[in-house]
This record gives sequence, C-alpha cells and structure tokens, in this order.
Amino acid sequence: AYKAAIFDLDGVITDTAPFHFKAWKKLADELGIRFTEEDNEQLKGVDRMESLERLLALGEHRYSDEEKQAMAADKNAYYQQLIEQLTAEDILPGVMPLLDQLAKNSVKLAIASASRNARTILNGLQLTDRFDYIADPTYARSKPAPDIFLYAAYGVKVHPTQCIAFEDSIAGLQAIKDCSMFAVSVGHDDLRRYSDAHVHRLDELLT
Ligand code: G16
Ligand code: MG
Repeated sequence: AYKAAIFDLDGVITDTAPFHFKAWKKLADELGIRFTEEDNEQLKGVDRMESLERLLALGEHRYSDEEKQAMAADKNAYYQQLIEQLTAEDILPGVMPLLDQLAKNSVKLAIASASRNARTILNGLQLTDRFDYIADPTYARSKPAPDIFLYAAYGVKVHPTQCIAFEDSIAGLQAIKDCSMFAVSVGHDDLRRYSDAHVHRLDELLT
C-alpha cells in the first residue's frame, strides 16, 4: 500500500484552469496575440514565466525581460482577483471523501503544485489543514521536471516509489513518472498514455 498521496492542485483539487485561461487571454488580447483554449492546454502545470514564454511564442514580437516581468505581474494580479471568490464549494467532487479515506488509512497527504498561489487557493477552499505538507515551488524547476513531486515526498518523508500521485497535466504526469511514483491521470482520455491509471474525476475512485 502507498504511504503517501501527492496531489496536484489546479485541475485535481479545484478547477482554476478557467481562471488561468481568462487571465492569459486578457494579456493575449492586449498584445494582439491569438490564444485559444487549445493553446491553454499546453500551459497546464507549467510555471508562470514558462507559460508566458509559450504564449508570447504564438505572436511575432519579442520582448525584454523587464517587459516580461511586468506582463507576468499583470496576469497574476488579475488571476488573484479571480481566485478571491474561491470557497469550499469549489472543491471538485470526490476530493473530500478521498482525503478522508486516505487519512484514515494513515496515508500522508501532500500538495505538489507549480502555483505560487497554492496557499491562497487552499486557504480559500479551507483545505490547508488537511495536508501534511505543501511543497514550495520557488526553487523547483517547472514540471515536467520532477522537482516539486520529489520535494513533496521528501516533505512527508516517504520514498518516491511508495507515493501515488494525481495529476491533470501532461507535464505533471511526466514529472511523476520521472521520479518513479505511481501516476494517476485525472481528466481527458488522452492523458491515459502518460499514466499508470486513469479517472475522469476523483469520485470514480470511491468504493
Ligand atoms: C498551476 C497551473 C498552471 C500555472 C501554474 C503556476 O499548476 O496548472 O497553469 O501556470 O500553476 O501558477 P501561478 O501563476 O499561480 O504561480 P498546478 O501544478 O497546480 O497544476
Ligand atoms: Mg494541474
């Protein structure tokens, strides 16, 4: 049996992807860059600056580092306004019973999110206390690098091979496999080929 369960946040615990999309879309519109939901899919799990690089690559212009910092800050300010409205009602179906069941079986619970807003989001959802450890993405390389998942395992003192991890992004699933954890993909069927097990939603795991 697994000794720790590691969760991605955006797209697994709560659905903040539409907020990220709205905020990136606003920036793209201001810059005259065409940006679709499909483009947004490529940004899932990818950190803020790398996401910006991918968005800007869709346009013609090249920008200075200073301009990019300002754009990222604008996007984040708008995103932060959007996540202010999050409450416990925004926790995705199946999350609470799954956390309860795992905790009852003494499985350690950790968060491995690329988001620098993870703590704000967890506070809004009133979930902060439910996790034994929230990995800090500050010095982690962006998913698909395994860093954030390794930090999470280290934080709960469980060897990566004894961890099960839940992810909704391709980059995140690659990160999980790269550190030899058991990977559960959550969401689209296309994610199946990157994972060891697949569910559309976490409530499918409850018996
Ligand atoms: C999340 C999202 C990404 C976002 C990243 C950084 O990762 O999926 O789209 O770019 O966090 O977020 P922030 O700008 O808030 O630092 P995850 O790992 O929770 O899915
Ligand atoms: Mg995610």
